[in-house]
This record gives sequence, C-alpha cells and structure tokens, in this order.
Amino acid sequence: MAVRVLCSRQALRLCSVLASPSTSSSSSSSLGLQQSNRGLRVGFLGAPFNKGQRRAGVSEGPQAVKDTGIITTLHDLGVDVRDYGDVELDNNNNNHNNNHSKQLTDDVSDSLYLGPNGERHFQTVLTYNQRLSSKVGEVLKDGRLCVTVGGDHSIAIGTIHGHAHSNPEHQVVVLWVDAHADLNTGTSSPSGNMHGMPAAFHITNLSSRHAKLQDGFPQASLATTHLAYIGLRDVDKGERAFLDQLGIVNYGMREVDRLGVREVVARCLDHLSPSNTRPLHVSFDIDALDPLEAPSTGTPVRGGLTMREGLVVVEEARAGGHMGALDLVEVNPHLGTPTDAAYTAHAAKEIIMGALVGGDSQ
Ligand SMILES: [Mn+2]
Repeated sequence: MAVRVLCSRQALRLCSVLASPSTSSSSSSSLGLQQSNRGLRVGFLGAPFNKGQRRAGVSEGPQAVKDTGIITTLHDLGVDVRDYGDVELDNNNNNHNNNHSKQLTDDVSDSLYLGPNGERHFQTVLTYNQRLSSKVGEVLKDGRLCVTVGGDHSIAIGTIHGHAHSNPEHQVVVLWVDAHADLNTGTSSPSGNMHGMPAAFHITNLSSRHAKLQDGFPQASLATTHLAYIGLRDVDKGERAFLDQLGIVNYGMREVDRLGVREVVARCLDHLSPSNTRPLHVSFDIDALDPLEAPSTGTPVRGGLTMREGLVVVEEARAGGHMGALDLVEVNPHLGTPTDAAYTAHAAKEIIMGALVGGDSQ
C-alpha cells in the first residue's frame, strides 16, 4: 500500500515537472515562474479594522503583512500587483458614530454602541463594511483578484458582499478556513463580538435574524450549500445548531486528521462548485493554523492546521482556477513577542503566496 502511494506521488511529481519547466531546475526557475504568473492581476486592500472584537492591535495586521515584503515578492514573480491602500473608517460619513468617534476604544462597553440584538459596535462594523464592499467591487471591476488583509474577521461581511454583488450573474461560493465558524447572530452570540458573526450575515436562511443598516446592508447572497468550512475546532452551541439544522458542510480538525487535508479540500470544492464554474471566495482566518505556526492572533485554539496543511488548502483552491477574492484576517502583531508577531505575519504571507502563485514559490 505504502509503495503504491509513493509511486503515485512520484508520478504526480513527474507530471508536474513535465508540465511546468519552472520547477525543473533552479537556474531557470525564477524566469519560469515569472512567465507562469504573467497574466495574474492582483489588487491588495488593507482593512485595518478592529471593532469586531475587543483586543487592540489587530488593526495593524495589514501593515505587518505588508512589512514582510509580499508585494515586492509577488512583483518579482511576475504578478501584476497593485496596492489599493487601506480602507479607513470615514468619520465624516459615519453618521451614527460621528459625534462619538473619538470615544471609540477597543474596550468600550457603552450600550450606546450595541445593535438591536446586543451586537457590539453594530453601526460602526456595518458602516465600515459597506465602504469595504464597494472598494472590493472596484478592485474586481479592474479585473484583479482581490486580496484583503485584516483586521478582524468582521471585515468578511464587506469582502464577501462586495464579491457576491459584483458577480450577480454568477453564484459566488465561499470556503471558510477558520478555527471558528463565525456563524453567530446577535441573539446567539455569547459575546456580542461581531467578528464571530460575519458568515451568518451572508446566509439567506439566517438573514431575517439579523438587524441591518437602514438601507438594507448587508444583503445576504449565499444558500446553505454555498459555504463550506475547514479547520473548525471551537464552535459555539448556537453555531453548531445552525450548522446541523442548515446542513452546512464543515470539516473540523478531526476530519482533517481522518481524511487528510487534500481530500477535505477536494470535497469542499466539489460541494461548492460541482462543475467548477463558480467564482470562489476564500476567507482565511490565521487562527485556522495551529498557534505554533501563528501565535499572534486574538483567539488562538491549539490543535490546528500545520503550515503545510494550510498551504494545501489554498493551493488546491487556487488550482481550481476560479478564485476571485481572498481574505487573510486576525493577524495581531501586538500579541506575543516581536518574534511571534513577525512569525505570524510571515505565515500570513506564505498563505497568501500559496493562494496566488501556488507551491512553486515556496
Ligand atoms: Mn474567524
């Protein structure tokens, strides 16, 4: 059995060497990679937003990831990459919180900022995400794969909204890679932190349970079959009930161990897009990785994906050929030592690189 596995792996490797001259020798690899990535157009967005949770520092995630030199690295690999800068909270247009914006801090507990179901910073989170959604739409309209670096995971309210609504004729589907399901509503959430709610905002079956902005933002776009999870290992009771009742496909770490990550991601992609035609949105929370790989994050849970497993997820998602947008969230350089922070930012870089250019650059 082991011999057969080895043989088939060797055959695969041989095929990939034959198919891609860039991997055949180190001397020609740089030029070959540049050529193979030519035509890939990427837009980089920073989302330095932290009001979806209570720990300071996650708003510095985008800068920490940029400080790894990722944009230059992508450029050197032949990728046409444009930095669209950060999407900031616009206090001038932030009507509800305009008078109070100076008072907003990470530990604010004033009920003034709660949504109708106890969502913390409800208005701020949704107003920010509405801006982010249109910015994501701009990047996609420019014909670029949109990479958004957070910030906390509440920014996926805006990124998925922007992606789904700029592709109304095609059904955008979402692969959610995370230790947590982020599927709470305001009512089911134990904490009221909105970074634990973004997935639920997009599920049409849960839409009526959510309060929204006055103009109806965010409009849900996902049927329950258009979302799949990998990496779960810390799921709230209410979230587990939603997953079970709605039949949302989810592979926790136990399934990753049992089936292998390659099989898990293949099943997810096949479920989301059986004929592999739908635009794919990958929302990757760095806490999907084990804290040994990515220690500087707000809600670490031990027993997570290895770096290699995380890379397989994004490399396989890329190989499908329809990834339109990627989120990389919850890098918090204030947590842990400076070495931890740098290590985590580099883990984020590796995941983004794996999603954009695949394993050849590693
Ligand atoms: Mn998350």
